[in-house]
Amino acid sequence: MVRNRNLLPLSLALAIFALLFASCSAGNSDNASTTATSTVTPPPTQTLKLVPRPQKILDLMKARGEQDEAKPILKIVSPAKDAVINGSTVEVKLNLSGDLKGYMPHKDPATGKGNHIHVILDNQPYEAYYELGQPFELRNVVAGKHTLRVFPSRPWHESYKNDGAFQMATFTVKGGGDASKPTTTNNGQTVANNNSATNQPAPREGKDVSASTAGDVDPSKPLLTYSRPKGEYKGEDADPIMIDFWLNGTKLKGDGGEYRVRYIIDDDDAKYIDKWEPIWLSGWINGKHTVRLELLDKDGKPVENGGYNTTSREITVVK
Ligand SMILES: [Cu+2]
Repeated sequence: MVRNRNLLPLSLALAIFALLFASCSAGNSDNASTTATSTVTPPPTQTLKLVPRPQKILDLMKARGEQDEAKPILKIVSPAKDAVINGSTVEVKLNLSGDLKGYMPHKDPATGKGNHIHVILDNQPYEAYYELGQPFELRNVVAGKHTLRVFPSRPWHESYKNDGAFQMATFTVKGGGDASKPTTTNNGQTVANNNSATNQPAPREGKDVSASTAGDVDPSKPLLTYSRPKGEYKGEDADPIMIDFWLNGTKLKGDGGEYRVRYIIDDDDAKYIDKWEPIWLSGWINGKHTVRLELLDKDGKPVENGGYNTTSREITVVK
């Protein structure tokens, strides 16, 4: 009896304490209940780390000689500025000049790699264009106004960033393609040209594009063009992965300007790029990831320009 009497206040105090603690922790965190009941192993978390330019790319640069110091000038010959195109196939013709130092787009049949042009319709992912001798066909382009952006790229998809390398044009398609037609990924190797019944010499490079229309882009305003990453990354290509973009009409903080590029991977905290150059991130885990790039002004606010200055892309990592 005596012992019980002594223990009673203690157990009461413990009970009250437990009650208080439970209500506190429940109020503290939204996922307190899931934490308490979950017994499964949490999914692996991804911690990305900024790493220097990979050695394998440094080796490629060395092997290319002077090419990396080239100052390619790219001009859109077709579609002509503000052209009106009848039908759903748009032929893109480009003229490459400038101080090329041996730079020439071409796909090496052995490796499937080589210098190429990034061709961007509206704000879709870029398409790679290798052989400038014949036009690149954008197929199934829907009716309406469109924007085309092009710039030269290296075999590892890093863009040339000199003046004149980037070109943009707007054009309008009348008639146009079927918006409900699914995008195909056969990158022009086997698709027949349905515009012509006569004999075509060889299948052209091209792409059945997704339905999209131009943003209301003002070429005189700052413009961020998302380039990489894109698509699927396998094996050693998945570590590290490069982020690369084109920038018009502004300078970043680290280059003497006031703007910043913000990037957000999946649900991670925002990070910033303050110099206009590619970055490489290491530590990707298998699966789908979203990469979001945004141009911010000096007050940290997104810069509006036709909706193109904020772009989110999904990529897939398969190690
Ligand atoms: Cu590329």
